[in-house]
Amino acid sequence: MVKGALALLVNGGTENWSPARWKARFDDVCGDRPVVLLPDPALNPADVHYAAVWKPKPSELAAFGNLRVIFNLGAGVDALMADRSLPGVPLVRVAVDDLTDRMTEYVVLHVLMHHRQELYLRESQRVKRWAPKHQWAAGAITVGIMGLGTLGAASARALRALGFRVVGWSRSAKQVEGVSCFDGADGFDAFLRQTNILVCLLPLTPDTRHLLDRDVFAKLNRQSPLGAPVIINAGRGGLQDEAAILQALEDGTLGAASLDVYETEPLPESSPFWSHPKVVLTPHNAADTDADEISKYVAQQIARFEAGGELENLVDRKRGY
Ligand code: NDP
Ligand code: OXD
Repeated sequence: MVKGALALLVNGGTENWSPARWKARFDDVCGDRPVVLLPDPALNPADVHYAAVWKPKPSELAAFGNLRVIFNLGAGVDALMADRSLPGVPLVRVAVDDLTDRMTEYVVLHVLMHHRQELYLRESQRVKRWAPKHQWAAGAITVGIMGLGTLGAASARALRALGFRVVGWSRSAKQVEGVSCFDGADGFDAFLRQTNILVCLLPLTPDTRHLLDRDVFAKLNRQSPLGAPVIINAGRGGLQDEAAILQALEDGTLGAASLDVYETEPLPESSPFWSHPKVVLTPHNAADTDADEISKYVAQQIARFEAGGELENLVDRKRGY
């Protein structure tokens, strides 16, 4: 019997999202299951049982009437949640150690960069200035992590291990060893008032859109050796009010920002972020999803599902993440 096909739809547009590479990896792990790279005019949509997708365009999955599971090839599902015609089958997202470890690297790198005054030191090197400033210890800085899920909790633990004070904020109450946890609207201001470096690892949902605004920046704690607080956003660009970030950097409300994600991606050449002296910019690659790891993860989930087992890391469509 021919197995139901897996349709692969990859719209990333960067080297990591090369459709040919993803197709080769899925061919390796899917055995005798047909893997079809979309668009494919020869494909009968009724033959497709599984879809593995990254940023499909709205309605691109609507034609597959026999779909059983949709696998999102990343952690964030905001692009799929925006598709009103998305088939109502289980939706699985990525939550694997490989991705989590990559995000932890990014967060630790950028927290250390600001804590260790790297912007000042790189500029000193450029102008041949021998003028070190006092360097304080990690324990003098409180890092506040918005989102204590798979990625946020791992970053919190890594920062604790380096000696930072860490506070966290989530929708529901959480416990992470060594981390002071706040939750919900009631806990938000108390969380912000302790935070010197704000790390955003939230999903983009109707509740979180443009949460990083002027009001939030003004509530951050200014009593650390850093002086002005710093923000680091690796969640989604839609979480941030970009005009408010620029204004806050301009008037000193914020001392610096590390940004990996933007309202419009790729970031337009005209964006002031590109050349801003207080912005450390990366092109949405804080944590790449690895084709080897994720094709295996999807193939294992399909095998378990077909044997009558549970799917892991299901998205709650009501919450939007
Ligand atoms: P999880 O779903 O595991 O965690 C999300 C966290 O956010 C949870 O703690 C959740 O609270 C919290 N949260 C959600 N909504 C709210 C809200 N309204 N108020 C307060 N807290 C809220 O997601 P991951 O940790 O796996 O990933 C987080 C995001 O990181 C992804 O959605 C994606 O956008 C982004 N990402 C970015 C990458 C990059 O390269 N830049 C790579 C991978 C992911 P609760 O625990 O109560 O549910
Ligand atoms: C993701 C991402 O959500 O890479 O996994 O942004």
